[in-house]
Amino acid sequence: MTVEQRVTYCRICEPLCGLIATVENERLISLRPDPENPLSKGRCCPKGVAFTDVQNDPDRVLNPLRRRPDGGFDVVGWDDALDDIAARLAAIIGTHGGESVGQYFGNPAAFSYATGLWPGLFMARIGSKHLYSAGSQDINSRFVASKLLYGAVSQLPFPDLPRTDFLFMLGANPLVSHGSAVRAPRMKDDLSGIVRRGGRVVVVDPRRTETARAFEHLAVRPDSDAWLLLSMLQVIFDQGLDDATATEQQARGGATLRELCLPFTPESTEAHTGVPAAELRALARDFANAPTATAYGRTGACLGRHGTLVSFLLDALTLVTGNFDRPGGTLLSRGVIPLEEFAERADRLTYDTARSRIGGLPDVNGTFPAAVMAEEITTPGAGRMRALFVLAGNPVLSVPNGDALAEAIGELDLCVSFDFYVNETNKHADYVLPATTMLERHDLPIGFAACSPTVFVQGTEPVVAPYGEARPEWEVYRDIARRMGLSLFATGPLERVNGVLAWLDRRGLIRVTPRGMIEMLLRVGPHGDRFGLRRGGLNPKRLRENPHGIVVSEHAPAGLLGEVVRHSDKKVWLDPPQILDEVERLGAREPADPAFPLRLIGLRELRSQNSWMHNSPTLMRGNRRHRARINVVDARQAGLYDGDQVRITSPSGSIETEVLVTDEVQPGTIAVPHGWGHRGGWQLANSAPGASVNVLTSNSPGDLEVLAGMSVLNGVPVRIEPVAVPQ
Ligand SMILES: Nc1nc2c(c(=O)[nH]1)N[C@H]1C(S)=C(S)[C@@H](COP(=O)(O)OP(=O)(O)OC[C@H]3O[C@@H](n4cnc5c(=O)[nH]c(N)nc54)[C@H](O)[C@@H]3O)O[C@H]1N2
Ligand SMILES: Nc1nc2c(c(=O)[nH]1)N[C@H]1C(S)=C(S)[C@@H](COP(=O)(O)OP(=O)(O)OC[C@H]3O[C@@H](n4cnc5c(=O)[nH]c(N)nc54)[C@H](O)[C@@H]3O)O[C@H]1N2
Ligand code: SF4
Ligand SMILES: [Mo]
Repeated sequence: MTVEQRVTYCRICEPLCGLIATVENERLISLRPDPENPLSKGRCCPKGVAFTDVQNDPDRVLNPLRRRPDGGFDVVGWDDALDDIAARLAAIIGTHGGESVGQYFGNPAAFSYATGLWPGLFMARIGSKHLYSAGSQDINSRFVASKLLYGAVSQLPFPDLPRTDFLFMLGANPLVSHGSAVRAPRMKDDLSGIVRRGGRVVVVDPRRTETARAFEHLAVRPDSDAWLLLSMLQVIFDQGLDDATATEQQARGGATLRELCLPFTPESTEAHTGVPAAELRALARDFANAPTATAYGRTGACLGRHGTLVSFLLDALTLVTGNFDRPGGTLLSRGVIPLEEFAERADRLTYDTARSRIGGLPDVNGTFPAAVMAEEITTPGAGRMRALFVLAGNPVLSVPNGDALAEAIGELDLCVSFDFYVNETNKHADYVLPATTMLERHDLPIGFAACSPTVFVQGTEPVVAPYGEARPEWEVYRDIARRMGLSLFATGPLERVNGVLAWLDRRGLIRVTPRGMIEMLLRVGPHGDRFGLRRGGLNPKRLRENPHGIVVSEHAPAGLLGEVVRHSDKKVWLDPPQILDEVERLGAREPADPAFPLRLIGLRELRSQNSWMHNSPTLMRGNRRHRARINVVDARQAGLYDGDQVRITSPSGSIETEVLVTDEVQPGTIAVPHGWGHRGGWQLANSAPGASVNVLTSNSPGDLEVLAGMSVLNGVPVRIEPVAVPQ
């Protein structure tokens, strides 16, 4: 017996906490926090440890599964599966063109560079026009705000937590979510540190969350943040608290922004936001007068009807107070591995260069709103989606009106999923292909890992060999392409020589792999060794010699504006026409429908990860189940008591679940977690009572946020009533 301790890091969520895996004969025995990881320093959360349950789950899919006509699945060999998929795909492309093939990229895929690269090449090669991702339920509004402000979709400005004196946090609950678009594995320490230094952490949230309770809470009405922020800016401009010199230096359009805010006095927005005018004035003053300050928002900022505007205003607030691109303020992100930077320079990260067939909504990074997927499948005519690849996603539970999507999948000519579970989505697919877990692949951090106040990089080798027949997604895409006689590199002018490239590839003469590509980027990146030209620079060997990770510099740099901003004048734009139009639309919002008096918001739980960790016995201990949080005033009015079954109805649908009466939410607000209501191949998850909150959210194109096509998942109007229990 050989028992080994292997150093790695967690890729379930964004802090990427250091982990130590105990492995015996290539089986994972346990996971524990890595005390030697310089960032997480022996900290990790229950999900990280419980990933052992996922890795070893008896319900895990370890062989390719092919759908039977009766709805069940047969185990098949890889060759049979891939031959059939390639043949069917070729036929679909032959008849309807590559544009009829779609792909949905789920959240976990964002944690694997290889899963981003090869499937991306494949879809580009066949000319897919149906790309979707979890981003339209998560962060695309933030990306669009960045496109408008900086000309760079991939830019994710983040708070300089270790140095700030004032963190204004809007719509985030990092003590539970562990932080998103800011990488801080010891988040609690970082936030407490601000207070210890004499600073403040103010949490703007409709719910008195775990984070709000630990710091200062400012309760707002759901989906009213745009008014709140416009008022803060109004006060700052009106009282001359803005830093005119910094604004002039860094931005254009300051005067337009000032004018835009004029009508939004705190007194005029108070009824909307529920925040007393005097309190708001004091807050705006304190933020502007703090030695350093940063405004940060996450999903609660992104998922309302004006998510792009809210994300935009958060950065604007930081900038006009002289806190942008400065230590202690908001810093600009720059990857140690410059994947996004290269894509930006190649103009590959687009916004509004194409519109969706359904709804005419703009592309963000080449992807369209996942909310329209169902209609893209069911609506006849040119450009209809005929085939769909689902990569590490469960959109039936995660996108609005998921039931419509579940039904639509049945109309596809081909649906293929890469997952390690049969989930609520791929149970309708033709094939479920067994994917490798995070512990079964090489990784280097990309994407939001760049949002790190400490510049840090860690690589990891696979901790265990793939279980069963599991394969990395990128290899499967490569093998499907080979079977179709396609070279993934024969794009653009090279398409003419596809035959030659495909021939070379089949004979193993093209040796490009995702790993080779990403390691090359590491070496040419801002801290790379430039293949020996820069002594002491990063290279794969150094990463292997330092498995716990390397602190590249204690603090992320300020002063990146000139490098990062892609507008031709190298200035931040505070006056884009899209934003001026959006502010106009604020005034044009139709009055609330009295039939739906409550506002629904989301909620994340410590021992859940979206929809996919409810099969872990460790995490499900203690009779965990789905519960809707409502205030005692609303409960009493509806005749509901703690533990009762409640029917929640929105204009889109109706669910039944259990009620938790709490003063965490104010009267008028109801908080319901997403990712429940299981009916997949995960037996423990299926047995937990609950419903999918996305039955209540709308996938109608007219109900999506206008600028980014974001699903509106917060502030949804609903009503509640008791479910009659038979006596
Ligand atoms: N109402 C409401 N809806 C929401 C949200 C909300 O706040 N409210 N939040 C939204 C957000 S922020 C997100 S990110 C989305 C998530 O939406 P999705 O990404 O569509 O769904 P997940 O629940 O994350 O499911 C991920 C799937 O990937 C599988 N998986 C896990 N790891 C891997 C891997 O390494 N490889 C492969 N191939 N598969 C893997 C899991 O088994 C699971 O089936 O949900 C969104 N939906
Ligand atoms: N334990 C756990 N951790 C996770 C996840 C998980 O499912 N479980 N999911 C991961 C993913 S995919 C993501 S994207 C991140 C998200 O990271 P966060 O955004 O930090 O996660 P949430 O806990 O959803 O925080 C959003 C907050 O916004 C509030 N909110 C809702 N509506 C409004 C509004 O209109 N205005 C304001 N101001 N606030 C509002 C909610 O009450 C909630 O507290 O978390 C990641 N981490
Ligand atoms: S917070 Fe938990 S789930 Fe997220 S990376 Fe760290 S250990 Fe993994
Ligand atoms: Mo997310």
